[in-house]
Amino acid sequence: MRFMLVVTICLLGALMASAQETYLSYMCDIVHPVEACPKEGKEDWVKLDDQYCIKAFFSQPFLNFTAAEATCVQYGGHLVSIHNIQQLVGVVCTMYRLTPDRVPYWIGLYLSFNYEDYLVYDWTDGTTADFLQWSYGQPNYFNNNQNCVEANLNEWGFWNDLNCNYERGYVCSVKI
Ligand SMILES: [Ca+2]
Repeated sequence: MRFMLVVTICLLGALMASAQETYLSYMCDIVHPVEACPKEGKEDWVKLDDQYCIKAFFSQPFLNFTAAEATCVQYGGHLVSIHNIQQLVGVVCTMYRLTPDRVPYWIGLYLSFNYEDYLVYDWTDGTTADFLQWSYGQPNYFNNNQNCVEANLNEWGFWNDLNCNYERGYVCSVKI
């Protein structure tokens, strides 16, 4: 009985994961197809919207949050900021095309102030945190030492606060 329960839960999980992959594949192919970045020197980046081009990085060396942001600054931008569902889908599709298996990436969100019961998140590009997509149970401020934010915890596109020293892939954005 217990074995059957485990098998059923595993099957359900696989089906849900498969359904999500199918949905994502559809979204990324049909709704958010690749559009090359029109900015000179950024032809291998993709257009996120009329304002930004982005590029996902997932290869050695993986970087901690500070180093990832510094790398994005070297490209003339910042870690990506996300302000609406369209941008979120664009960012997720860019990650998905690079790594069809779901893996974590740094995005530019970080905890800038931590007063008691008053937490302020900001984006490294200086924009306001006006859209949030936390994964269930996050942010959990584990050990009061999770001041940076990664994407793709448990599901594509859902966010987790994490210790900034973890090394991750990352997504940069530049203004067009
Ligand atoms: Ca967390």
